[in-house]
Amino acid sequence: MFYDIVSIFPEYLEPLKLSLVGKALDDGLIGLRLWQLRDFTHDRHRTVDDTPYGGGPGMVMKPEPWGEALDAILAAPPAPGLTPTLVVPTPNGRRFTQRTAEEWSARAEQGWFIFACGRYEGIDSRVSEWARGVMPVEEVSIGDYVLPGGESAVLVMIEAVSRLLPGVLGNGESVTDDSFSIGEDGTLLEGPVFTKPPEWRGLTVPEILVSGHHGNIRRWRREEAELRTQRMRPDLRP
Ligand code: JFT
Repeated sequence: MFYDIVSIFPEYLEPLKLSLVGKALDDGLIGLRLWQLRDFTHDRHRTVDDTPYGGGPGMVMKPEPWGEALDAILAAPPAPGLTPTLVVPTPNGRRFTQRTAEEWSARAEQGWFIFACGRYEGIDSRVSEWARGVMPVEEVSIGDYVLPGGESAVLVMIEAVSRLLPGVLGNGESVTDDSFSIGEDGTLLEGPVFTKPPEWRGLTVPEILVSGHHGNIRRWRREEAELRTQRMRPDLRP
């Protein structure tokens, strides 16, 4: 899997070099390039924004630096024979869900994603329009809240996709049991989890988990997951 990320704050994406995704980078399971959008400007002030046509508050990202950045990335494919998908985080996009993460991760070796992180009031709409003539474009939102730009959304999406790639989670870590992955319809929260010590500040671990009866434990976890889902996320139930 290969990720190119364009942003005026590429340092914002540096944490991807830590932890699980960082290890996958070190292991060569994924590739990552961070691009500074301002490197594709030509004026002294490296301007990336301008006032909106039609008036209104704030600024809009100019299309030219985006066009040049995308041209440069397309001219430098990470491997021969790949077509990238351009992912544009936007509050107006289709919702990015676990299903989306699964679909994107299924591309694994052949996967190449370019993430366009904008700021201000957004990117001039002609950038997506132009890109649609050249590659698949996915306009997505990670949820119904307002962020100041696309960077944190891209961190979320890359972490969600990368952990599903073959070889990224080590032995002992499983993706099959996670929240939003258990239950016939794929939507059930995880039950509570415990580790040692068996008693902590007067609180004990449920006896059944200590019992070693794996059939009972499986049934108990399932029931706890059902209860928690009903209590916390009734919207997930049919
Ligand atoms: C917000 C965003 C996502 C996602 C991209 C760009 C500019 C600021 C903004 C805020 C409200 C209205 C622009 C972005 C998001 C989310 C993504 C941008 N802004 N217009 N906000 N919330 N879930 N993905 Cl570019």
